[in-house]
Amino acid sequence: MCYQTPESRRAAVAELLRALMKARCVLVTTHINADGDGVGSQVALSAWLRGQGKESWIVNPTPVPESLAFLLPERDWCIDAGSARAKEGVGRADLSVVLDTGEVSRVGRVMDLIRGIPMAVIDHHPAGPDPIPGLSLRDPEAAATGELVFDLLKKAGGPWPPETALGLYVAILSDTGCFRFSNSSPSAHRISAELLEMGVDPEETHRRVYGSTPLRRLRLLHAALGELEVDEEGGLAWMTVPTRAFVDLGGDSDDIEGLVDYPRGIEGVEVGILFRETARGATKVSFRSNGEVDVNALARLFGGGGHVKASGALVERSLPQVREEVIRETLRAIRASVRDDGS
Ligand SMILES: [Mn+2]
Repeated sequence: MCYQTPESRRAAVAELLRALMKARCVLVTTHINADGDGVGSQVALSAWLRGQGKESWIVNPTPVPESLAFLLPERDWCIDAGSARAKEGVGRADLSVVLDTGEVSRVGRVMDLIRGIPMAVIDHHPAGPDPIPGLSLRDPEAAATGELVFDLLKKAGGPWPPETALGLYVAILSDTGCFRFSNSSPSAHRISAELLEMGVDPEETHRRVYGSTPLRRLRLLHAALGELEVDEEGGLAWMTVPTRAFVDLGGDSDDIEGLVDYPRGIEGVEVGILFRETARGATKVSFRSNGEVDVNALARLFGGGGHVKASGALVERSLPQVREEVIRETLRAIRASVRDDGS
């Protein structure tokens, strides 16, 4: 069976495609601390627009992570949001597309730049409290934002530049945890199969994204594992990134990616949490659920959000204080979910 865009998305796909075809200069952005889905989707879309003879630039609130920079054919496709080039680009743009988030707060300082331009959102997160206005192609059923961009460009027809196929493959690869998570749907696999047929090399791509771990990341993991704590009875495990080690090693937010999978992966654990103190004394919390507990709802309690099984929050209070409250609320949520099961 071939992949087909779900019926429920088709009207939004057609409407967004019309807007893209009319536009002459399109700015493409994604959320703070872009991941493989955000960057992959935006490079894919931007390359396709350029292939159509249009102007398109990537303007993000935070830099593209080093591990994903290979997706950009040229570094200068990406414009720093604070630069004079960004203002110029905004001056010419007649459409901006926000990928992999639909929330005003998640695009940070880019929101001020694009506020005057018609906007469109392509995203697979559940709707949050402060939605970005404008056109929207949204479906939480999609494995990745890359799946929705695939729907859009499939409707537009080929040929696709190689950067488009590669970007969409990395988008799906990242958000499915290399085809391990529950969103590794038949659709995600079918789309990936089509992308492989277009020439994406799976081994090379995986190596470029995941196969070049900086040594400092292992040292940071070593330090963080020393802070691992487990409440076996409660089904909860958490880890705190030691601030001293993070600073001394010159860690960045990329180095934190995936650390939360260690507490989450422990036998008997329902929810894993990672805590990190930011440079200005706020606390970043990442939640991962093994399925019984809705961690999107938990993150919302602390002003954050995300998916049912993966979410996060940035709390403007000190780490010990936030940690205590988060642990208390999470234990309560785990108990409530066990009760709902009648077990
Ligand atoms: Mn995503």
